[in-house]
Amino acid sequence: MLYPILTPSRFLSDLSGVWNFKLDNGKGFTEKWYEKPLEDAMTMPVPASYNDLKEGIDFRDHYGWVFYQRKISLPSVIREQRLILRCDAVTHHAKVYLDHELICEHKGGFLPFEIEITEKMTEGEHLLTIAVDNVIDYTTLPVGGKGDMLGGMMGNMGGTEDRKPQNHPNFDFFNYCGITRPVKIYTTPKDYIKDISLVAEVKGTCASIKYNIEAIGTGTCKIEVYDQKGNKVAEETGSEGVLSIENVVLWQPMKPYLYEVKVTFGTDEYTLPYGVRTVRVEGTKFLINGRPFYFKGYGKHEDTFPNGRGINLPMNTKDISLIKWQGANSFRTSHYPYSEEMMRLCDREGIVVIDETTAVGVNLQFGGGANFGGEKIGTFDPKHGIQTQEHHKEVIKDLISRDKNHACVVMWSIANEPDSSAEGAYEYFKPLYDLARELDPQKRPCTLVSVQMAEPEKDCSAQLSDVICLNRYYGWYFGGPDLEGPEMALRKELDYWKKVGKPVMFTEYGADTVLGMHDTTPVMYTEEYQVDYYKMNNGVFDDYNIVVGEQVWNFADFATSQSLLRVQGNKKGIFTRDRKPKLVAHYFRNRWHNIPDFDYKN
Ligand code: GCB
Repeated sequence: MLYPILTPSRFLSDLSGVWNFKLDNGKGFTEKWYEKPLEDAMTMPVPASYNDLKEGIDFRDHYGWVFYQRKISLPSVIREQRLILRCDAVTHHAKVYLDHELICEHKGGFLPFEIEITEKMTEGEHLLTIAVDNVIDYTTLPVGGKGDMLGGMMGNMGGTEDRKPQNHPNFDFFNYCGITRPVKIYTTPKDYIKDISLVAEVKGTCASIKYNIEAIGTGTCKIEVYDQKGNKVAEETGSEGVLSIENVVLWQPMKPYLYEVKVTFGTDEYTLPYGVRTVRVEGTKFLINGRPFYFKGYGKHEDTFPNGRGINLPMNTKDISLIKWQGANSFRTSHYPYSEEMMRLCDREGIVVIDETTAVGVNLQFGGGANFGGEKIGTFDPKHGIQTQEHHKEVIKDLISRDKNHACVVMWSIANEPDSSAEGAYEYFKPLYDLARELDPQKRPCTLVSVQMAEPEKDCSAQLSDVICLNRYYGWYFGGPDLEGPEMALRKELDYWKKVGKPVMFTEYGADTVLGMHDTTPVMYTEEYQVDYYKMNNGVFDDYNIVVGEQVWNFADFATSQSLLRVQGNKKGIFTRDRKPKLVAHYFRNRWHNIPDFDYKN
């Protein structure tokens, strides 16, 4: 899937702005709110999560549908082309109406979808309504539980039966929703370029790039590659083939170089920024451009105030500046695909990305297996367990379709902390890994991010993943505030993984820390404890050659559902939610500037 851009043959209109908005009171569909202007509508910016933009718990925690609406019209000269309405992300379900007609339904809140509206955009004004539902359950990704993930105690003590319906996220971030990324209309000629796939191989100073152009209609494809000075360095015709670039400049972590790949087909023209680099796993090494890479970075969130999960371009730029300030080089898009704007920025800035699906909460063991009224239901129990496998396949397909050409993406994360050692886990995940490997033209490594509760010996990640990714909280959830016992346990676990013979990286480790809380005795939640916690863990990682990376949890403090363990959100950030450094930020700044991106442990 191509990112919409303005080209000499394509027009682009961004529908961002203040739309009309209304919470559904249960009558939105029966009264057909989409057929006429919303009555008593409030104002709402698009894109943004709506939750923090108006006051009151009922608004913030609204359960179910909301309606967004605006008028659209297009000049006749534009209407001569193919017209596409594109929603970059609507969280979690969308029903799109043009005037009285339902023109699209979409499930999944973090990937784009498109609708051709050429025939429908007749002269004059049209009413565009997007109804958005935020309900999560055992069929959605992320997964909604039957009780709170961290609130098992509350559920067990009763008192929840009389509550009105509400979401129970089976994950630890606030269930922000709404139209969180831009809605756009773009045009193409009637004969058009639908998709482009590029795969580079590098030998010495020469790169060959296999290309495949999917074009609709009649015409001849031409593909040209330009370097940053605007010189043409390769050219071919035909819808598939191989381009050769002599004296290639590689895209390197922190030293990015992007070529411009210009494709023409009939009158259509599209230009793709493209970085030439290779990725592969060899033994216990993760190789980028043939050299052992060490991941230094974070699990992140798209989470800012008051945007919620709504796109925040200035904060994306600020975050990358902070990543560089710290000497880091990478992050994981925990726990859902990030905006296309962020992925394009990472290509330009040389940030290495592990690209994760929306599969978080595929695990019914959180809260001690207290889901489903306290019964212990197996996560993959065919009848009562989660029912997400088919949707999970769709998400993998759409994610790879969207992100396959990004140089910054070096690995796919199929899921975060699923119940990967449970009965049925292998059967659930094997087809998903197979699918990702089949669909990705670049054949990047695949992984899943393993929860500490998973028994290493039974964890299907050992068989399926190219890199063992571990979320481990030795010295926090497991053993804190003691650090000596947890250190021994961590070493013991790494001794086990050594035998598996694959690279290992830590995709999460961390300790909640309240900015400004200090003590001479480093007690939990103080900034001193966070530093000691990381020093212990990092000291162990440094002793193991199999460890190819450390990504802390989390880049910044972030919003979560309310619970006894969360003080106005999760406080494991290295930075606060408004990006002020905690003590540990300076510790990591020093550590990471002394760890090279390549050949750290050779
Ligand atoms: C995890 C999850 C992450 C949580 C984190 C925590 O393992 O992957 O979503 O926020 O733990 O802080 O508990």
